[in-house]
This record gives sequence, structure tokens and C-alpha cells, in this order.
Amino acid sequence: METWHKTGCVLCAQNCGLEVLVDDDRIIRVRPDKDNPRSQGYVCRKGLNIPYHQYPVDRLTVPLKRSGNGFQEISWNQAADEIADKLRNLVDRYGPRCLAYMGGSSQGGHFEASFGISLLRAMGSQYYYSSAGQEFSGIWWVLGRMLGKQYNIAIPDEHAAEMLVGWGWNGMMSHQMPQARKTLSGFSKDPDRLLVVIDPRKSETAAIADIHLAVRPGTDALLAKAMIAIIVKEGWEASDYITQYVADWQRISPWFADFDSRAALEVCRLDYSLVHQVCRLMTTKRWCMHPDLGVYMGRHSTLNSYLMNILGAISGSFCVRGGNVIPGMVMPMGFHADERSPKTWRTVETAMPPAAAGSFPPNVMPEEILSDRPDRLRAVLVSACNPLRSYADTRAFEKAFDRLDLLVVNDMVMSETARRAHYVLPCRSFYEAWDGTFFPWTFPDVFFQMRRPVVKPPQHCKEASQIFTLLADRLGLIPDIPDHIQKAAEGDRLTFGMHLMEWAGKMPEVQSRMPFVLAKTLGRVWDSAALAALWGMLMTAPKTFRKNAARAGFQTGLDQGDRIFQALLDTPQGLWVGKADIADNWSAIRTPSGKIEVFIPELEEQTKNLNAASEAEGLKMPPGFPFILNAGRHMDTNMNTLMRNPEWNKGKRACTIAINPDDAVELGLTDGQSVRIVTEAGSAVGELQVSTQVRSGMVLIPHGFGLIYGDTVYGINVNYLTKNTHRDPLGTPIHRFVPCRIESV
Ligand SMILES: Nc1nc2c(c(=O)[nH]1)N[C@H]1C(S)=C(S)[C@@H](COP(=O)(O)OP(=O)(O)OC[C@H]3O[C@@H](n4cnc5c(=O)[nH]c(N)nc54)[C@H](O)[C@@H]3O)O[C@H]1N2
Ligand SMILES: Nc1nc2c(c(=O)[nH]1)N[C@H]1C(S)=C(S)[C@@H](COP(=O)(O)OP(=O)(O)OC[C@H]3O[C@@H](n4cnc5c(=O)[nH]c(N)nc54)[C@H](O)[C@@H]3O)O[C@H]1N2
Ligand code: SF4
Ligand SMILES: [Mo]
Repeated sequence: METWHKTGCVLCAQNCGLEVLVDDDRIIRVRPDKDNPRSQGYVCRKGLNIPYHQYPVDRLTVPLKRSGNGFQEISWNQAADEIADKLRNLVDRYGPRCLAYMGGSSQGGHFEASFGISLLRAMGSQYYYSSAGQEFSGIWWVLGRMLGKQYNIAIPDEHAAEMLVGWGWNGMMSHQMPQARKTLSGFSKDPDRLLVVIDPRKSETAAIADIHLAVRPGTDALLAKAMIAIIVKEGWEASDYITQYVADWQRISPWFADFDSRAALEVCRLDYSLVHQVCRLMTTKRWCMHPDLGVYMGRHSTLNSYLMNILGAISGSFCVRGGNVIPGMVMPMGFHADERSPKTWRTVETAMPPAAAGSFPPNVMPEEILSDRPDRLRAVLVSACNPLRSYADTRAFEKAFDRLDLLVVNDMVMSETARRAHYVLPCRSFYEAWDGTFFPWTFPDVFFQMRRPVVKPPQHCKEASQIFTLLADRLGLIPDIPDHIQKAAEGDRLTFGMHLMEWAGKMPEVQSRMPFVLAKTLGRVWDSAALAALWGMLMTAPKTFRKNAARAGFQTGLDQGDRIFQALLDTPQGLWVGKADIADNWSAIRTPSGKIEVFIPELEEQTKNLNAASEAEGLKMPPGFPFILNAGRHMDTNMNTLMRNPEWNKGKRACTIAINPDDAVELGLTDGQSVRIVTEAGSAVGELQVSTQVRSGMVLIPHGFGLIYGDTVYGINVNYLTKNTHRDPLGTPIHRFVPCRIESV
């Protein structure tokens, strides 16, 4: 019988609401879900194509063990015993630093992270790596210093803003904001609101902007410094706001006092009067900023974030409606890992801190494995991510992973990474499992949706959370659970909770193993470790969450968490579980002064020394590589490495090497011909696309291609062209500034 089910898109961080038609346990149609309160019926082409994600040909259905050049099928028992045994031996012999967990950063489900991290911690290691570490290391570190916590992600409060500044963000293609296209077009069409886009090229978003600052690639830090200097010179800074909320402005303002903004903007190839106008708007309008990979993965990643945040602070746009606000969160996107604390580990070979709210940057992992130090990385548990296509320098990862003593991959498909693993463990897909994400994209309302299974998983597939629980069990990391607790798990949840708390109160070690205990009790009964973890999270939620929930109608009380849990079960399309209050935003700032701290000593020299002359020098391209590759174009036809079926792009020109028409003429190349692109890391051959969307001097290639599908490869894996060592000091890859050249073939 055909039935429509409410679910959500698992492809990007917006998780738009979807309804899927299921017939004979198979998803056969997809439509937008108007009842989802956050997306309200909004979707893009990718979401409507999720069956291509759900039904890939290389689906995993049983645990596999490497044998010679291939794999043999094994039982879960054998897999768990052997992996646990190897892990234990490695850690006993080399110490806990030999172990890393890489995962928890999927766009569709975050629940495995608490299990993966708990396992890692229980084994004594802090080496948690995730995709967040290759996007947000710089910005989250800066937020940690300026706003006190690395997870204080200051999101744009766009609906209350008069002006939205998209900086290095192509929201019309990448979304990264609920109902992005609708909101962006709204700004563009509304005569009373302004859309400003800072992007070197005429991206789909720049094309509809009221003001487009076509900044020269890699000069955002210089531009931000010039803007601050203009504001200082004109005396436009928000003095009252600064006095009340900003610490150390007097200390750093001299850095900008005699700065030659005109010379700087010449290097940025921007018109002084236009930038001057934007500075005036920033100091007179209610405005918010949406920075993204163009600056995070651009030259000076961390410095960009620093200077852009100073700009926000002195124009008074943090923690105010219409500015950049700290949203209410169901669960923060990580934890504060201050590298100045002796308790925080660094990596052994590269001395890298976990700046992305506790996550290390994947970029350094090859060096950490290929190191000669005795405590180098030897065992990696990869879960729901695909390093061999996603992270910079595929060749370095191949070499490094081949040297591991143990590589375990949890995935739903035989990914490029799984192909090199010692053990491959089959996961349920996000349409076969309970899961959800904690992306905090809205203000003041706080959204959450717990997606439920809409089709059955293949018999042997487990949740990644269940896999970590199984491993933890075999490793002897889970305390013995008394029979009366197990029995209680089958009855009323609140009674179970009372028994659990009573027991945990007597056994301190239970606290740190709580996700596993929940998975083995409630999770056993519900066949979902993730769902059990959700209940536990809601029952022990912090005060701010409970306060927000009360404003959304969930009265406080001992059973508040359970009532929210029940509401989530009853509301498959998701619901508003909280409502933040802007007045609380200042109490979320956890710096020593309680204010926004604009002085970051580690960045003082770099900020002071940044000027037109230093940048003119720094921007010189290395010999033989005159072009700048933007290694990661986002289009309607790619979605990280999630679509494992080229059919979904049939008839579309999906993976091309794109250049500007003037450059094509100069190089004597024509649209559609084959060209070779060469970088420091490698070379690739592909189809040339000539497009005015590309700025002269730039080359665009999407990321996420290079799919190994049967015996063929679909598109270019752009990470064969990127070097993992081409990175910011905090580890972010400089994917938006990769020196390259183009040759005809
Ligand atoms: N279709 C699609 N959507 C996606 C994804 C996908 O793979 N495909 N992936 C999702 C994920 S995980 C993420 S993190 C987001 C990323 O989303 P975005 O950050 O929006 O990604 P990009 O398309 O790289 O947009 C960055 C913009 O920065 C510009 N840029 C390049 N160099 C510079 C520079 O030096 N300075 C400035 N100011 N700008 C520069 C580029 O021209 C580009 O238009 O997208 C998400 N959405
Ligand atoms: N050169 C270059 N590289 C980039 C980027 C770029 O701009 N340029 N962008 C980067 C960015 S911003 C990001 S976020 C990363 C993303 O990179 P990754 O974190 O690797 O993410 P994905 O490609 O989305 O998915 C990884 C794996 O999750 C698996 N998976 C999907 N659904 C499920 C499921 O339900 N259960 C389990 N267990 N597994 C599942 C997929 O099969 C896939 O193998 O890529 C990065 N790579
Ligand atoms: S914007 Fe598109 S890809 Fe992202 S969640 Fe919505 S439908 Fe999915
Ligand atoms: Mo991302």
C-alpha cells in the first residue's frame, strides 16, 4: 500500500521538510512538506532527488573484512570481537594517542557523534576529527576568543535585518540558511532592504545583489582592515555600544588609525567610494553578515574571521535583533576546547589544537599517520564521512591510510574510503533510522526534528550509534546494567529515569558512559541508540534550553524533557522546541570581561603588518601557476559526496573546469574541449566550460565528484588537485586559492 511519510532532506544542513511516498517498502516519490515549520514547503532540486541517495548501487548490507585485494563477509560478532581486540592491543602498546575518530559531521544525522566521542574518550583519546575542522577551525577559534565559547556561533538574524551581507557565500546555490533562495530574492526585490555580496565572481547570489563588491580573490582580510580603517577615520563606530559591550577597542583601534585604505582597496581591485558607501551602510543600518567558505577556506582564513568580526563589533551588530545573534540551541555544535589549557591535547606531529569546538582539522591527519613518532596515529574509526574524496589531498590520505594498523569505516555505501578499510561496517541510511541534526539556523525560535525510519533497513545494517555501542561493549567500556534497570526500560519512561538516576548516583562511572547505557536499555527496546540518546539529552538539558522551551509552551518541571520528547514523536515534521530571548544573548558571552573581546594577542602582529604592500607581494602567484583554482564550486548538481548515482545528473553538465571567456581567448581554448589542469598536488583532465560566472584569472571545479562507481569514475575528484599542507595555521584548507595552470590536451 502506498503511504506518504513525513521526513526531511539529509543532503545539506538545512534539512528541508520532505514527504516521501513509500510503496512496498520503497521510496517512490518525494514532495516538499509544507508542515515543516522551518522550511515551510521550501526545497531544492537535490532534495527532490533523495531516492538517488537512498538507493545507490554500492549499498553495504553486511560487515566486511579486508582479505587480500578484496573483502570477505563476516558476522557482526566476528567484526566486533576482532576490532575490539585490535583497538585494545594498539592502545595498550602505543598509548591512547594512536587512536582517532573521524565523523559526526554528517548533514543528515548528528547522533552518532556522542557515541563516537564517548568511545574515544573512554579509550583515553581526544583525537576527534570532523568536517567542521576543515571549514570552521578559524572562525570558531576566533569566536571562542571574542565571544568566550567556540560554539557561540553567531548566526545572521536575517528576517529582522535591513541589510544582509553575504561574504564569500553563494547562498543561491549552497543554501546554508533556511529557505535561502526565497530570503535572498526577498532582500533583492524589497526596495527597503539591501543585499550586499562580497565575492570575486558574479555568482548566482552576486547576480541578484544590490551591491556587489567584486573583491580580488584572497584579499578579504585586507578589505576588512580597510573597512575598519574607514569607519575609524570617519568616526562612524557605534560608540555607546562599544562602551557598553566591547572590551579592548581602545587598545586595538590604533592598528587601524594611519592605515592607507585607498592603497589597500587598489590591491583588492575595489572602488573606494563603493566600499566607503558600504561602510556607511554598516554603521547606519541594522545589518547582519553571512560569511562562508569563500572567506573560511580563503587566504588568511582565521585572520579574515577576526577582522570581519571586529567590523561587526564596532558597528554594533552582535547580539542585537537584525544583527548576528547567538541562537537557542538544542545541543551546541561542539564544546569549547581552549588550546591554552594544559588539558587540551594537540596533535603529536603538527602540534595542531582542536580549534573547531573540539574537532581537529582533517588536513593534518596524513602527517599524523605518516609521522615517525612512536605515539603517531595508528587506528582510525571513520564514520559517515568520506575522507578519500572529501578532504584535501586524496593522494596523501591514500598513502597515510595504507599505513594504518586499523581502519574501520561505518557507511551505508562502499565509499572511496571504505574501499581501503580493514573493516567496513554497514549502516542504516537516514531514511531507515531515527536521527536528527542540531544545526541552529533560526532566531528566536529553536527548531528540532527527529526523523523516523520510513523504510526498513537491510537486515544486517545498524545505526552508527549502535555500532559504537557494540564496540564499546566488546571493549568492556559499559558498566554491567542491573536487571531492574533493564526491566524498567520496558515500561514507563519516567519511572525508568528514576531508577536510572538512582543507580547512576551510586556509580560515578555510569555518567561518562551514559549514551551507551541508554543505548543498551531504552535503545534495546526501541531498536535505536539515537532515539534513546535523544531522550537522555532532553531529560538532562541545560538551563538555557529549558528556559527557551518554557517560552515555547513546554512548562518547566521534572518531566519537561519527556514531554518535549513525546511532542517530537508526535510531530514527525519537526517543531519549535524553544524560543530564545535577545536579552539573554549577552549572558551567552562567556569571555572573562563578559564583553566582546576584540584583542586577540596571537593575531596582533599579523593584523598590524597587513597592508597594501605586504599583500601585493603575498598575492604573487608561484612560477608556472598563474591561475587561481576555486576547488569547490557548489551547484545544483553536486552535494558533497552524497549522491552515488550519476543518473541523477543525466543530461546535465555537472563536473566541468570553468574559466572566464577572456582567459579562454587568451589561452586559445574553446568551450567543450578537453583541458588539463595542473596544481602543486597533481593534475586532471576534464571538459572546459567557458562562463561569465567565472572571474578572469580564476578556475572553478565543483567538489564531490570523482565518484568510483562500478568500474568507472564519474567526474574529477578535485582533492587530487589540493595539498593538505596548503592550509591556514589552524588547519583549514585554502581551497578557494589553489595556484594552477590550464593546458590544452
Ligand atoms: N549544491 C550544493 N550545496 C551545498 C553543498 C554542495 O556540495 N552542493 N555543500 C554544503 C556544504 S557542506 C557547505 S559547507 C556549503 C558551502 O557553501 P558556500 O560557502 O556558499 O560555498 P561556495 O559555493 O564555495 O561559495 C563561496 C563563494 O565564495 C566565493 N569566493 C571564492 N574565493 C573568494 C575570496 O577570495 N573571497 C570571497 N569573498 N569570496 C570568494 C566563491 O566565488 C563562491 O561564490 O554548501 C552547502 N550546500
Ligand atoms: N576540495 C574541496 N573539498 C571539500 C569541500 C570543498 O569546498 N572543496 N567542501 C568540504 C565541506 S564544506 C564538507 S562539509 C565536506 C563534506 O565531506 P564529508 O563529511 O565526507 O561528507 P559527505 O560527502 O556528505 O558524506 C560522507 C559519507 O557519509 C555517508 N552517508 C550518507 N548517509 C549516511 C547514513 O545514513 N549513515 C552513514 N553511516 N553514512 C552515511 C556517505 O555515503 C558518504 O560516504 O567536504 C569537504 N570537501
Ligand atoms: S536546500 Fe536542498 S539539499 Fe538542502 S536540505 Fe533543502 S532540499 Fe535538501
Ligand atoms: Mo561543509
